[in-house]
Amino acid sequence: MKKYNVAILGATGAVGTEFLKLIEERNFPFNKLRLLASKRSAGKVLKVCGKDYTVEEATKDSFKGIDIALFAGGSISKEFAPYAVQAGAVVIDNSSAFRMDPDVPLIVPEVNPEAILGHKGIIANPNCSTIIMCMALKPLYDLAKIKRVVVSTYQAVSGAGKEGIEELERQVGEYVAGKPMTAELLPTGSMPKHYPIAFNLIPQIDIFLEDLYTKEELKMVNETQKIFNDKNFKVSATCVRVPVYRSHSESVNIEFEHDLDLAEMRKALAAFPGVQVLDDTVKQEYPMPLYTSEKNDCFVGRLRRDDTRPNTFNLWVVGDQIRKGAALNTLQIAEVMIKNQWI
Ligand code: 3JM
Repeated sequence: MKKYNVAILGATGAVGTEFLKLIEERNFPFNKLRLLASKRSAGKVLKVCGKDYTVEEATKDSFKGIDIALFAGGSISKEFAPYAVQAGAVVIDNSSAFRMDPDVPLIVPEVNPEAILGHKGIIANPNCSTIIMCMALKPLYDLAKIKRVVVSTYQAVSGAGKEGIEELERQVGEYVAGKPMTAELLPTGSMPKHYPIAFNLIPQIDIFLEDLYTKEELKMVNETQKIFNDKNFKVSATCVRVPVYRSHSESVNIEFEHDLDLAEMRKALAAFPGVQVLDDTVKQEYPMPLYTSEKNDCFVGRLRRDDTRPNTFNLWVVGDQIRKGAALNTLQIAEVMIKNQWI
C-alpha cells in the first residue's frame, strides 16, 4: 500500500493530540510524519507508534514534500494553508476559515464523499456540532427530505481546546473550596468578558453577529445546507456551552416533507455507518456525553413524534466532538481519498 508524507499543524492541542492517537489506532498509511505548531509549542517531543517526534515551529517552508496536511484548526490555518497548497499538499482543515468558500468542499464522509472531487487543494472539515447533527440527519433525509430543523446544542468545554478542560477543573476546585471562581476563557477567548462554566450554562459560543445569533449558530445553518447541497433545508440553532468535559449533545426537532414511521426511522439510523441507536425508554437507555467520549460513533436516542406539527419528530444525538466532530472526520476524509485513489 502506498504511504503518504503527512504534516499535522497544531499537533499539541486537543484536536492535534487526537490526530496522533487515531493515526496509530487506524494504522494510517504514513511515511514521513511532521508535527508542526506555533513557536510556543515547538521543541515538545510526542510519541507516535512508539517513535519520538519533535514538534517544529510551522513556517512557510514546512510543507515541502508533504502529501497530506492535517490542520487542527484555529487562526493558524488561514495563514499556512496557502503555503501547504503551493507545496503540492492536500490540506484538510478543521477551522471555519475556508468552509463556506465555493472552491472548498465541506465534507462528512458518510454524507457527501463525492464532493471531495471538486477540491483545489483545500478540503474543509465542518464544525463539530454540524458534523454530529448531520450524522443523525443523513439517514433520515434519505427517507424523506428535511424542510426544517430546530436544534439546541449542549457543547462540552473541550470544544474550546485543552484550556477549556483546565478552566472547568480549576473552577470546580475553587467552588468546592468556597473561593470565588476565576474565569479566563469562556464563552470565547477573543472577547473581554468571561464567565465561569462550572455549575453554569453559557448561551454563547463564538462571537455575536448582527442578526443576534452567534457565529457558531450560523456555522450550523450554512454548513448543513452546504453539506446536503440543499438551500431549502432550513436550520435554526441555539448553541450552549455546558460543564461537560467531552462530547457534544444536541436536541433536534426535524420537520420532513412527508410523514415517516418511527420503526423505519430507527432502522435507517441503526443501519447508517458511524451511527448507533441507543433508545430504550423501558430500560432507561439514551446517549449521554459521559459514555460516548473517546468513541468513534455518534449515538441517537429519544426518537419520538412531535405532535404539535405534521411530519415532525424529535431526537437526541451525542458524539465525541474531538473524534467524529474533528480529528476522526478529518482523517476519514483522507482515508476516503486514499481508498478511491483520489490522492
Ligand atoms: C471551533 O477564534 C477562533 O479562532 C475560533 C476557532 C474555533 C473554531 C473556528 O471558528 O474555526 C474554535 C473552535 C471552531 C470551529 O470548528 O468552527
